[in-house]
Amino acid sequence: MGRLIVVSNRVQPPGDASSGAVGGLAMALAAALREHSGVWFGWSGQTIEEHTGQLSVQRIGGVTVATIDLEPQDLDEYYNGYANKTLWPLFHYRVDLSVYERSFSEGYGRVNARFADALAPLIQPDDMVWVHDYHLMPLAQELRRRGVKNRIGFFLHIPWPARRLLATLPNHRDLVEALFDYDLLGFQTEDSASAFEDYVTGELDGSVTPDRRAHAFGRTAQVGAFPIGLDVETFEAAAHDEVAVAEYERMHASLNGRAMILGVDRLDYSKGLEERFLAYEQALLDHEELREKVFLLQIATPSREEVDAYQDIRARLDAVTGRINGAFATVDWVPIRYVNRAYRRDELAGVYRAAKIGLVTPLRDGMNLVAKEYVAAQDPEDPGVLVLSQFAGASEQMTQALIVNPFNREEVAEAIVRGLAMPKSERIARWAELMADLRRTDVTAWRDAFVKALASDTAGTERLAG
Ligand code: GDG
Repeated sequence: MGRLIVVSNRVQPPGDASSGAVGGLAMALAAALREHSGVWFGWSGQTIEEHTGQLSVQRIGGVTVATIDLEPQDLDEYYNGYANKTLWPLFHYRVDLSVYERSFSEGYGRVNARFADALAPLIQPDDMVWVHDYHLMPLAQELRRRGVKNRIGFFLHIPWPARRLLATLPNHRDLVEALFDYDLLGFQTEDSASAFEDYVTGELDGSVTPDRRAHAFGRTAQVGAFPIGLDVETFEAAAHDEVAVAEYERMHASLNGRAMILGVDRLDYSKGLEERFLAYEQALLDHEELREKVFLLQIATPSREEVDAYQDIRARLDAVTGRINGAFATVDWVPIRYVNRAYRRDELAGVYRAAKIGLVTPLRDGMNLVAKEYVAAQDPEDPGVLVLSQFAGASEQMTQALIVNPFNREEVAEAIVRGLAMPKSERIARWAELMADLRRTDVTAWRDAFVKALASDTAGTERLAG
């Protein structure tokens, strides 16, 4: 078998993955590439005034990293525009926030074509290409136009929206048609895979076979659900290193006998932070005995600050935490500690371990790796309780968490209260099952399942024959 070529918008060299990197995708891919003599291709993160197509190639940690720069206009239209103002909100069910401008989709097409121009010459006959995420949906189409016949797979890290929601996007058919140039289409969950199939049969007049081969536009793509896993071993090692232990001890000392409820998220409107704060407030209102006995630590790392909707959510969260803290705080107790900075990964592991409740309540989320990290960081003898949104992809697997509807304030409040009071034996039993499943479905299992499906896929063979 040839090499694996991974393509994603941003490239995070594997050597950097343990500390400051934010983003589940970066962590998962670093783990996947460590074992493969693969090539990782993407945007350098740099802009230059005029596009040259110049490829920069480096060898980092056994992986060849190849990047190109983009122009400022590309960044506005492709990244901040179509990817993060149009697709991200729509795919997270926020049609109200989804902005469509023709220049965005032009920029999106242009950057995908530029990626293909730089990438096509690197591809050797036996290589497999694995493209990641919503930034690069048309990439296979652009590569095919340049004569690339290799197997190409696509994995979507975010949810696939319901059919009628996607139909609100101008030119949605073109976007989906481009996906049929992939051999394999991977989604995080059954829910997303079947929403895609529903679009194919309901919106396109296509068909899907019982073994999940989708036919439309005269082409065939294999569909599958490949829930992304955690790099459990690396995360456990981080959770036991000196920094993690020191952070755990520091947190533990600062608890003052109080129980910590923890949220860790990129500061994004899909993560349901406002609803979470209001649910926590509800718990304080309904259960006065909790006051001064618990606190919520919310780590919300700033993200995509160039996009207005992110400035809006940040301002709303500042206001809600200010109001709740103003209403409930006493001289030596603040109900919400709200922190807007990034932590090191091992520091974070120490913080997870000190929390009685991991509160992971996104309104919509492809998977949510924080839920998995929280479980992996727990003390097996005295684990905390995971409260998890039914709208996080992780809820399909993590059924031993307390599963909640994040839109239902009372329900989330009651789950917090139940988690705080849960007997140790039940906490251990639930945790042990969650942890065994995390190990069984870790990032290596995810990578292997996807690569195996891509290698054995017969849709690609039909393409070569036809
Ligand atoms: C997308 C999908 C899917 C957060 N704060 C810090 C920090 N983080 C790390 C967490 C976790 C990652 O960022 C966040 O991953 P999520 O999975 O929760 O969410 P997205 O970034 O939205 O990722 C998501 C994922 O892709 C993978 O497929 O699960 O559904 O939206 O690893 O620990 N890391 C560090 N400092 C922080 O302050 N080092």
